[in-house]
Amino acid sequence: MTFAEFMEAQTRRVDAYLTRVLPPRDTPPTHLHEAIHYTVFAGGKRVRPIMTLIACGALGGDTEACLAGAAAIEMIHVSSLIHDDLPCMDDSDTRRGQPSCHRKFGESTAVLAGDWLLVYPFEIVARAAEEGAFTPDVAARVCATIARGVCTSGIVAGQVLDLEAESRDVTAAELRRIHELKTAALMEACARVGAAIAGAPAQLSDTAARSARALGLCFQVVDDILDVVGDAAVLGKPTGADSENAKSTYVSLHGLDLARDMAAQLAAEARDALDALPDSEWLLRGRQLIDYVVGRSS
Ligand code: GRG
Repeated sequence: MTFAEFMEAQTRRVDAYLTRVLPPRDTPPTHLHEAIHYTVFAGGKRVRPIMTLIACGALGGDTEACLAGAAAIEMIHVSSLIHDDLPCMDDSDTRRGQPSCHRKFGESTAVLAGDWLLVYPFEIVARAAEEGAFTPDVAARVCATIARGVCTSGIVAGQVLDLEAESRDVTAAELRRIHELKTAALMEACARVGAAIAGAPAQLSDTAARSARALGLCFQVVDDILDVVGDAAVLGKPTGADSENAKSTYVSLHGLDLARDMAAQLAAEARDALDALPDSEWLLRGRQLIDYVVGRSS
């Protein structure tokens, strides 16, 4: 199976699970559930849930039991995208090549769909434990790990720093910190959730988390590069937005060539961390995911 076929197959598994656990789109209030379905199934790459499954599989776990953790993280990610696009944040009209949630459903429904997608994941994880996918102890660890990827050491804190940074120049260290919080923290959570469901010891969870953190930063550097050299049609969003908004990025701070070197260096760090894990088919997929992230065009 090629890596593209692997990604398609895992996306189908994640999407089937999401379809099973989300209330149908015609559930009242329909406007809310239509907005949720619209954004969850808008064609995201599913990098985070697949990373969660890979971490679980590479650490010897049952990836079927891990689907709840993977789907939970994707819902949190989608929630952050909905809120990120709002007029009070990035004010984006499009996302994944389609009207953003608030442009399609109105601002208040978008806020509430984002709220819903931020909380429902915890019910999904608790319910999976009740159904025997993993123990209540593991469910508690998964919930705490996801919350950590969102709150003071995660996405929300990163977004606050990012918004504050809009009105001034930032240092390279500040920019790295913003991206560690905004992007890498949730990727670290993917690795730790996968490890928790696999029942892996702390040392192996830390190793997988180190790789995921480096990959998260690499993902963000590539995002900054694509905003300059990417194809808007492939990306599903306009390019050049960062420079138009005079936003500090890896490219504006370091230049395109150095940003490319940094992405390659971070990908190498992510790969090196994986050397400490036992060889397996899932670990190979992990290595291929790193190659995909650093080489991606969308
Ligand atoms: C509600 C959790 C929550 C947070 C509120 C708005 C906000 C605070 C944070 C924004 C965080 C954010 C949008 C970070 C950027 C992460 C990022 C690189 C997104 C793009 O990810 P892809 O390319 O998206 O994986 P797809 O579309 O493929 O799913």
